[in-house]
Amino acid sequence: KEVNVAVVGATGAVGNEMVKTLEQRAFPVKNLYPFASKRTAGQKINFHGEAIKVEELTEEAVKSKDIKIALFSAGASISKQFAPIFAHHGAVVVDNSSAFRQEPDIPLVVPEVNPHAIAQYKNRGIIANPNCSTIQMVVALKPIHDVARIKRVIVATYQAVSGTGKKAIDELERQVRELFNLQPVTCEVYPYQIAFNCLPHIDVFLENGYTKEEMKMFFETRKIMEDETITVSATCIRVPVFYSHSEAVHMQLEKPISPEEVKSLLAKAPGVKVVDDPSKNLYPLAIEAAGKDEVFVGRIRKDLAFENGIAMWVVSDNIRKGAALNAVQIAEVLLEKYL
Ligand code: 11C
Repeated sequence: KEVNVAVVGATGAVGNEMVKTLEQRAFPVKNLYPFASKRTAGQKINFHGEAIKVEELTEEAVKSKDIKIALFSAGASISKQFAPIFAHHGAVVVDNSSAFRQEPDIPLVVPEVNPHAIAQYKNRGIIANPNCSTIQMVVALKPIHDVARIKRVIVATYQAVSGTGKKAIDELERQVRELFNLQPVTCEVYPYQIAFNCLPHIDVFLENGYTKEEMKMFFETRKIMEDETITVSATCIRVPVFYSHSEAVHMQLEKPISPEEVKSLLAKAPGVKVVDDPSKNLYPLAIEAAGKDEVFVGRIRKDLAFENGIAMWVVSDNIRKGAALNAVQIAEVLLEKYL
């Protein structure tokens, strides 16, 4: 069954990838309706060899189109304003922003982890897509949690600039050029130079000293894994990498489990690829994960600081599995099972 699909924020880094992913996975799209702000409306995007004009997002434009699925990646304020409008006109919204993730009646879904939660789309016609750094972590944690129960997680992230969007991709490239040309470095997106630097600052700082990005990893992990007893302490770092977030994940489990068992569990897990052979210098790398669908896991070992501890290194393309692909996978389940 073919359905009309809208992509809101179609000219952004994630929106663009959503369109590409719909095409690559042969999602049954009857008509594609790309929307964006006034600033970029009028641009054309390619879909299955056709150049489609991006429309300005207005309620009027949404009303008439019989849209069944709307993939949103245009920021939280646009989502808050327009997701209910799309839902009112009969669409199910898969929203990539942080607008609805913590609302109890809105499901927060990673299809490899909690696909059953998609059924709750009926509550408000909205499904939330988690934050990229959370998605890749829970895909790797869930198979371990099912066998040995995770009690706590300590994670340090190394996040690519594409998580901030196109402007930040341009900023890293521009700063590298400026430095190599011995010119002064200009900072427009980040408060400090990102080229050849690491910034311990993603999203805004909160009263407890963590950033909002770090607290997303705490709350979203609990909601997706459906276990309010797991604690997560995250330190999120922006690094001068274009695509793919990397994460050093350390966990304490209720039951003992060997690194070999973890390896064999993850080797069978959906959406995971184990790359772990230190004798051959094989471990996941951001530049190799870029453009791929899987969550790559390596450096699996016993954590020496915890009783029943496991440590590992988790890498995935933040724009694909971390955003666009996860949203399209949700839409696939939605269409196949519920619409
Ligand atoms: C980053 N994780 O890498 C962010 C991007 O809550 O959806 C996604 C922010 C979010 O900057």
